[in-house]
Amino acid sequence: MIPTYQIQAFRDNFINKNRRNQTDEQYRQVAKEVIDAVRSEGDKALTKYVEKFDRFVPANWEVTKDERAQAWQLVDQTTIEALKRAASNIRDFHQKQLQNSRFMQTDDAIISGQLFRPIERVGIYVPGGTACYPSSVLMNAIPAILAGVEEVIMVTPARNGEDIAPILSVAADIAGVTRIFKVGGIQAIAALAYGTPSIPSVDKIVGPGNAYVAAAKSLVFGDVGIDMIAGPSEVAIIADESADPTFIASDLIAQAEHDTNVRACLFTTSEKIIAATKEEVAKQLETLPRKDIAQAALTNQGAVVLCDNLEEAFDLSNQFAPEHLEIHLDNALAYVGKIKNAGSVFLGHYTPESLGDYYAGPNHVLPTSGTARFSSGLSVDDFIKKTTFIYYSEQALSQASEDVITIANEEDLIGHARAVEKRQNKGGGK
Ligand code: HSO
Ligand code: ZN
Repeated sequence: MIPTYQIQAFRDNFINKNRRNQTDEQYRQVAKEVIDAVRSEGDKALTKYVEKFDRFVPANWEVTKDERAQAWQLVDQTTIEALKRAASNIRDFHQKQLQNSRFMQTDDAIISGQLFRPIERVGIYVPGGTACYPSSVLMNAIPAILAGVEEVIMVTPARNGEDIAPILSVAADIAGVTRIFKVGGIQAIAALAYGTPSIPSVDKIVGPGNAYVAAAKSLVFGDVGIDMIAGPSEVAIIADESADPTFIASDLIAQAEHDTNVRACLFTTSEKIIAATKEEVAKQLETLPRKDIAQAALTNQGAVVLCDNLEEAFDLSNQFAPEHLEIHLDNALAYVGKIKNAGSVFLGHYTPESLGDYYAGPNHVLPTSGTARFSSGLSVDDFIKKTTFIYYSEQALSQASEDVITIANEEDLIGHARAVEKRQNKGGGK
């Protein structure tokens, strides 16, 4: 049921098309109304919209210390231990991304550099519906905390009237989230962007969400930072005859079960692999609880492409620039040099994407829709600002003055030239 495409047809349908998830006008309109109301009426509007969209009003917006402690009783020990080990791997991987501020001294009279400073307050949006992922809490919060963000504020809609999913609260504790608020949707994004008496404003909002949340994020961008507006999730697999069709099929399905928009693609040099993979997909889907979602994704957005050789497969993949790229080849490590555009890469027959989604260490918040051509997955850098600085002594300024004055005159900015001239021949020598 996954369609086969000729190379050019694949390019036309999957690459040359506008792949980005445009935030739909209809969602933007609703988002604008809610954001304006939260900005002008604060908690009153928050209550109104939570009542309207989530059909309840929490007694308290913030998850209390007691509630956070109770959540640990509601999650089984094996899950807690697995999450802790995942968190530790994610922490170790992101720890190495930390960098010291840079100081460069040209001579003793000129010093320049970059001060690396954490963003002070960050908001993490965590969906509460079918995509209720503790792994995303870890992936978003851990790099922020490692970067030195003082307050990491999580928002997530309450379920069953009053409580948030206990496992999200536990993951938040494991990651080190400072405060959790029971609010989701557009109103949560608005509250984080502009603050209400109950919910503090932040400097940047990260985390996935539905179309309304995406529209809200795009509207508040500029007043606060955002991570990205993620498009449909993608996996591409490059395989030759050494691959196991069972593994290929299970990995295509693993991504496809996320939602019906997922693009799951196979680029292979082997007709045998194509036939066997299609058969395996059909077989594995039979027993998949989320069969309907995965099947819809694979039928409407899946693709299999027969390539003349691996060179062609890598070229196609680089043009596609997938969010996830799996290399099902013997000696997969030898092909790393061929990868130009991809969010995250999974090398070899025994490295499924699921391992990276949850556990290995690299982030699972990745560029989609071909944006891997120019951007990267979430990292510690997303929570750091780099402030440049310079220091010149009087003498160093005097040596530079002629050049600066020349350029200032050229731009007809005499005030700029004067700012240098006024300092000349002062004789202080500092
Ligand atoms: N594959 C998702 C991440 C995720 N998988 C979360 C399971 N939980 C990103 O495309
Ligand atoms: Zn996944």
